[in-house]
Amino acid sequence: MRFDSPKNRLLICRETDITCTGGVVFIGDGHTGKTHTALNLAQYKKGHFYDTTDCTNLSKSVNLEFDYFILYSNIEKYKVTISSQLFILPGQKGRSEIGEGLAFEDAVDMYRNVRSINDVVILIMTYNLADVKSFQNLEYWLNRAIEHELISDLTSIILLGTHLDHGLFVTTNDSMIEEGKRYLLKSIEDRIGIKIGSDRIHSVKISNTTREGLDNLQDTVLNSFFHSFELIDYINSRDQVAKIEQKIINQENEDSFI
Ligand SMILES: Nc1nc2c(ncn2[C@@H]2O[C@H](COP(=O)(O)OP(=O)(O)O)[C@@H](O)[C@H]2O)c(=O)[nH]1
Ligand SMILES: [Mg+2]
Repeated sequence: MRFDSPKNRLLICRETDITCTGGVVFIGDGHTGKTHTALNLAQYKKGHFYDTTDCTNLSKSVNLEFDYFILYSNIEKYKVTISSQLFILPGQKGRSEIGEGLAFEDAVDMYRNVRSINDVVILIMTYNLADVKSFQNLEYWLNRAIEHELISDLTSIILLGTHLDHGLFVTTNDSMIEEGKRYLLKSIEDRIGIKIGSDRIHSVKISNTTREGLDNLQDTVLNSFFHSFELIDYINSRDQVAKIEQKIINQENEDSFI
């Protein structure tokens, strides 16, 4: 494992406590539920969900929004804390007129200046399951993500379909999603030479109103961090080093008795 890699800069391990952090970026058309999903994830830290029914008129995002959330897990004897920094980019394409806040290109410039973390651990490409156009537009958002270097060797991708509660109006079907995934993987490899394995691309469907799928989204975020940081390998190599060190100490003790 390289010790100057982003993984090592974003991970701190003290005895059996592992803490890692990283950027989670939401990208996609306006009105697809990016802000509400991020609020739901962020509220999760306080043990309940954001109630979208109370706030259906949340104004259009005209800024770079950010929040954070923390997840805990255990791997063997290790306690793992994942602290993710959420960034939500506006879905309004291009640049905005003076006095109209920030559109995507303005906010992504700002992101470059304010981000404390260079590496996007998870890119959440958001669409509305009941609006096929917003799914097709992910091609546009993929191009922007590539152009603005939001995808690196570390990045996992989540294709996030919202509005699952729209039942019969859910028109984006599973074969379209699978096809979309293949297209994303191929485009990323062809254009920037980054090979994203099938364990680093996921499709999740949620409803921000009924909360269906939010547990799955949380698990997927957690697993994506595990994969991006290769935590199992990291723990195994730490345990191996500890065993070798112990062996050396034992050997030294035996030698000193002779
Ligand atoms: N029915 C339903 N409405 C949603 C869902 N997610 C978001 N909304 C609504 O869709 C609108 C746009 O959501 P918002 O989070 O602001 O989208 P953004 O522009 O992508 O950030 C709001 O009125 C939300 O209440 C969902 O899963 N189901
Ligand atoms: Mg928004």
